[in-house]
Amino acid sequence: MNPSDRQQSNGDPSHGRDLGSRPVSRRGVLAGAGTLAGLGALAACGAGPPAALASSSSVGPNSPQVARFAAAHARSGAPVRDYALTTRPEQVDLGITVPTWTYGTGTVPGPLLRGTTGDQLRVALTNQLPTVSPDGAPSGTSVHWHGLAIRNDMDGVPDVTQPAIPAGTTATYQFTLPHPGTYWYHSHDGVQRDRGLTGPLIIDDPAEPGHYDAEFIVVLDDWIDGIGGATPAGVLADLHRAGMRMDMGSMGSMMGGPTSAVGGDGGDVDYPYYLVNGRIPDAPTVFTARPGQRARIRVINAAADTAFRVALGGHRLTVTHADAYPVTPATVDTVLLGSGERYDLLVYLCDGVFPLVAAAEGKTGGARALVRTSPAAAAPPAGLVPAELGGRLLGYADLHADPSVVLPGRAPDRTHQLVLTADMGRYVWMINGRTFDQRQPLPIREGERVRLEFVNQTMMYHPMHLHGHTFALRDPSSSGRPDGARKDTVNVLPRQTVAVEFDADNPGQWLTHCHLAYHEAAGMMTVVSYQA
Ligand SMILES: [Cu+2]
Repeated sequence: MNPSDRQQSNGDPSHGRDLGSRPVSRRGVLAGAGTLAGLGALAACGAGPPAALASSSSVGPNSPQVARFAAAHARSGAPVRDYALTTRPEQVDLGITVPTWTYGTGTVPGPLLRGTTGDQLRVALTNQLPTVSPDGAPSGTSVHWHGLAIRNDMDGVPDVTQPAIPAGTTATYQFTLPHPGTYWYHSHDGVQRDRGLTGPLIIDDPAEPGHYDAEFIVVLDDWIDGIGGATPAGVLADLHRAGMRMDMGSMGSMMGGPTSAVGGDGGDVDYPYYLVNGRIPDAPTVFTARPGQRARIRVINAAADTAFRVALGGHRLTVTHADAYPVTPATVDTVLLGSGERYDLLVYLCDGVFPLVAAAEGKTGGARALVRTSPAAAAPPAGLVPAELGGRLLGYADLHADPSVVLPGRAPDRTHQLVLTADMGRYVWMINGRTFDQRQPLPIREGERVRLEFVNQTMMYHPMHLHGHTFALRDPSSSGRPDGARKDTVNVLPRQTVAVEFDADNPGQWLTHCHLAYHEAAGMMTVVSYQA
């Protein structure tokens, strides 16, 4: 890789407003205050958090604690990586041409954003979406930087860390790039990310050992927007109207029938297309390298509703990073990624043309790209299913944090259970019996070791994501394997409990939620809330 190839300085942020100087909406502040009053009442009758919290206050995105975090992580003289993104309706060529909403480059996914740990990333976001979206709501937008431990006021969650950016305006995000690795960005407004509002974000390691010759960035997606007039807002409305389908997948699972690695139900939406780097299987992206080269394949699942099982025909995969953080290398045939998950794979390339396949887990169909190391070789047929897809599948038990990133053993100061449930009739998804608009934030304090236990009482898996932190996977049956992988998104299978732990070192208000876009929009989100 030649760093000078990277796209830079394409932005003009001078006219933008600085998000950091904007007050959070009154609505957001009031939501916090109401929550605290509720906590006080609960504590008084013995059912709530420790009484000490009842008199404390939330650490908001504009608090001095957040400014202190930002100052502590800034490096003086650090280069500024400038980008401009413009959300707007565009026609995009996926191999078929569809109308969608993009970040302004006429492509899906959006442009690659890239810098080195310690650099400042500055992104001017101009919202040129139609003033009113198809569901009748104002087309505000925001950008969330998935997996990045950055200052809370730049996290991009409407009404939690910032007001939505109204159509016709520009706002600027700026923050220090944290831990190196494979990340991505996407709209965090409603179900906008099931359009084209996603993109890859790579943070390079200033001490990168560079044990690879080629790099392939692989963005996986499921696609329905613009097909036969479909929109994500319309899909969500249909789901609410129909209620949760009791399809043969979940029935089969309950009756011991065919299941997938995510349980019997692979998702709520049947997508007409699955994409690698914005291309349908008949018009695939082609990655080129030379035989014998080592390729670092950065796989990002940017799908709204689909888990993908990924394999490269004729090759084994050595997993080197999970959700940006290094793991002890594990060699398998295939990996499964829930929405939001990333794996970095090291592959020694053979001579020929090979299908890089992402099968939609628990669904029908999939995406593919080609890896070509021989100019003359004939491409494999579009429907070819590599044997590796049925081979040894990576599991979380295979993942051990690299010693450099092990979360040291420590007894948790605080444990929160997040019980995941559904209202089958209304297509409503909840955490602790509440939808997001009814949420009771989960209080924590800076400096604590926090344990979250995701208790899935539904018949469907949920890829649970925490903003602003990279937790460690812990075995639920004990105090925890000491070297569980560091991740920010974890698949919690039907009827399963998964425990994770993190150090509360990034003050603010942080969303935690199911990363299936339609579960998220139907309520399965809450806030981990730092208290002063
Ligand atoms: Cu979910």
